[in-house]
Amino acid sequence: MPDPTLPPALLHALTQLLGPRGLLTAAEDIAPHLADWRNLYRGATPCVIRPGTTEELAHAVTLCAEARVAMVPQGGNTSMVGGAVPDESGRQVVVSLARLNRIRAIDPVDMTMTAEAGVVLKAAQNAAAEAGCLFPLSLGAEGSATIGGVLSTNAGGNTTVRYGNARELMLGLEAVLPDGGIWHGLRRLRKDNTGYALRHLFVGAEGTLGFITAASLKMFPRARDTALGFCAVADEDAALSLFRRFRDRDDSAVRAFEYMSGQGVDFCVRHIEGIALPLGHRADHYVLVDLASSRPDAGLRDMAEAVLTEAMEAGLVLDAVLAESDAQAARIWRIREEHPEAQKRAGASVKNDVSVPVSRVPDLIRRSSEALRTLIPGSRPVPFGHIGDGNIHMNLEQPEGMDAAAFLARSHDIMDCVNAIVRDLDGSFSAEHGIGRLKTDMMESWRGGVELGAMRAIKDALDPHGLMNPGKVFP
Ligand code: FAD
Ligand code: 2HG
Ligand code: ZN
Repeated sequence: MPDPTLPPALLHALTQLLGPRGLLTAAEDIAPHLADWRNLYRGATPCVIRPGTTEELAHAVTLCAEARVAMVPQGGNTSMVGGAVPDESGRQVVVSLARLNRIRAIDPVDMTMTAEAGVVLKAAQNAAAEAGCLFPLSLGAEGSATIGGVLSTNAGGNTTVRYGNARELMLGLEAVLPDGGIWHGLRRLRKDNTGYALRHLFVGAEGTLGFITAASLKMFPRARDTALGFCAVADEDAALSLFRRFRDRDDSAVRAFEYMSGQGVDFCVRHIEGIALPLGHRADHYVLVDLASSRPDAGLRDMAEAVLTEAMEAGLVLDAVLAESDAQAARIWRIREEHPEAQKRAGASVKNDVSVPVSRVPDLIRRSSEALRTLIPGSRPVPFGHIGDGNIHMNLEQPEGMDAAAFLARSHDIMDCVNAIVRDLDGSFSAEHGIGRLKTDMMESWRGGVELGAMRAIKDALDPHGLMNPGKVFP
């Protein structure tokens, strides 16, 4: 491993600018910023820059840019694709946005919130709730993931089916460009057609075009009536049919519709304390349906009961429970949200964050599961996720007793196996987690030619020296 050092003049200037809170150089302070959540990568860096204001960040970026030092933006470091950690060269500086964590404004008339990049998603949800509103983005990592991170990855999560991805929730941005210039684009207008929508370039750019420092976000009316069901369904087609039945009954009420396999739920019950199956019998397929309305008299529980009864009569649903309290609803959501952690504890696994047109989800799950079992006999497919928007985590757990390293050595075969089916079904190899470092080698074959050429032109125009998050997104 190379010795990570900064040019002395730059180190001196950063120390003067940022002080001890804003510049970490001790090995024990830096260490948590070097490995990703999945432990796929472990990088090196001479320091972690932690600016307290946008102006401080802009100044630090100017200094790094002048010294041609590469920068890696980091929010909550929950990336599933190694997007927020430096490489092993020791020459990339980590820039943590964690101290930019103020909610600058909240307006329940405009239904907007202006939040800095380091605001944790859960804190943004809470701030909206305190104002009597809803910020709907919701995902398992919401206790650590930040506004800057969810926008930079265009995160999806559980409520995409109703509210869209992070992109759809963003009205304006403030950003620091790779040369240190500040772009003040924090508009909060519902209509603003004034040339290229620059703000959308930064969403999903994974820190390759600059730093998001703050965002104006959409809020929505809070839910006044809710219902939550956990159902065992006959098979993958039944899961999709049930989704259609709920959507046909009241499209606007479906806040989340999530699929889980028997294998995934078994892992949660076995490996996560406090999780129990809320139904009498195990099944091979489950769905979670979450309904919400801003109308207090929406009658969602009655509606859910009616749809589930009809679906049982049709043989789609085998068994179901509706939550009787908020506490029970939270326990049911936990079964779904603990899937990543349960899979981690169950052994080595390979993730396939893929999407297909919603109608093809059953095909995707069936064909991929079969192909993966053939590829690695004894391996355990764990498909789960956002069936309502066509995004399934088509993950694979190692066979029991197999050496973890030997299984992980097959990662590329596993991803290729699923991706071939995804391509055949007109889907995408990367639905919501992004490209990061993990999937750069897939970009050429999926997005090569005109599309990747245009992306490179944009990157070169904004970041001509290639200083922003090198080694990510681009092959
Ligand atoms: P980081 O991991 O720190 O960074 C992510 C990327 O954005 C990196 O490329 C980084 O360089 C860049 N970045 C971060 N902040 C900025 C900034 N201010 N300006 C410019 N670039 C920046 N994702 C989903 O879409 N849906 C899910 O349901 C979901 N569930 C998850 C569950 C778990 C348990 C975990 C660990 C992760 C999950 N993720 C999910 C993945 C992850 O993408 C999200 O958690 C989130 O979008 C990342 O936010 P973060 O602040 O941790 O960003
Ligand atoms: C989720 O939906 C996340 O829980 C993580 O996107 C998915 O662990 C995964 O593969
Ligand atoms: Zn997901």
